[in-house]
Amino acid sequence: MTLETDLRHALDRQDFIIYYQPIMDILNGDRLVGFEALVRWQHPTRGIVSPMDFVPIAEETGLIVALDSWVFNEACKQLAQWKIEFPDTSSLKVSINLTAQDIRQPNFLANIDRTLAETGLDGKSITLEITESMLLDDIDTTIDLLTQVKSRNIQISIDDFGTGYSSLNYIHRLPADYLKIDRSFVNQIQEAKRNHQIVQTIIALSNQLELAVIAEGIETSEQLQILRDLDCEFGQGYLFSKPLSVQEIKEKFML
Ligand code: G
Ligand code: G
Ligand code: MN
Ligand code: NA
Repeated sequence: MTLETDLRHALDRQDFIIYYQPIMDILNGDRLVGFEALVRWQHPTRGIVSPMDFVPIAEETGLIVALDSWVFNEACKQLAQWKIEFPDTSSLKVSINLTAQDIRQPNFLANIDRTLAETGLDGKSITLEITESMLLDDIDTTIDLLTQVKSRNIQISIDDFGTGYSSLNYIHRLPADYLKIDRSFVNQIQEAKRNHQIVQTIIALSNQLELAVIAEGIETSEQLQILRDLDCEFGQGYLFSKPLSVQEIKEKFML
């Protein structure tokens, strides 16, 4: 069977699982602020398949819309559940990845509203991650949609910043809240002065645009220290934790 046929069946059977990677406030004592939801496919014969191997196929076939909508609903239900089970988690947020097709489909806002109603979550508990490449065509429609998302108190994060096509000419128009520095910049931050300067420049740009900064892919305490010295507010990476199952999150971060 091809991966595509498999993927259709997997959606019917809901053979997916969400892992959660902690996002920390790195300027105030490494405080947990939330999680990024990262989907995995529990394939009957191949085992756990990484989204890097199936998200591109899901995008080509349009299956991504159903998948992302499932992830959104599941991650919101999970967060709502944690908030009930563990009162300490009341301010935690969940961050969910989107692709271009998601925001183009007619039910996009209706699905969000349904999930908010079903879970009772406030929009402020949710962040949607978009990438620069999603912004390429029809920027006005995208801005309009994101503005409607924001009117639900949901926050917007620009993911993988610096790796896509430059959006510097319209980034100031986006109703975004966070900018995520791609891990390719973070993991070489000590290696070359140039990388350090790039990160410094991205942070300066974020300050100018009043976006909070999240550094991705922090793996060493040296990288963390440099980012702190540059006043980067949030961080995510293996130094804190890799993406974990619901059970592992509970054991490590909630009990
Ligand atoms: O943990 P990692 O291997 O999970 O993720 C690899 C890539 O897959 C990342 O670029 C991430 O943004 C993407 N990804 C992970 N989960 C999702 C998801 O639920 N939806 C979409 N569209 N992309 C995802
Ligand atoms: O593209 P996006 O930022 O959504 O994807 C997050 C991806 O980065 C996931 O595949 C996740 O597993 C991976 N990731 C998260 N932290 C680290 C890290 O510290 N090092 C590396 N190499 N990958 C990471
Ligand atoms: Mn992401
Ligand atoms: Na990213």
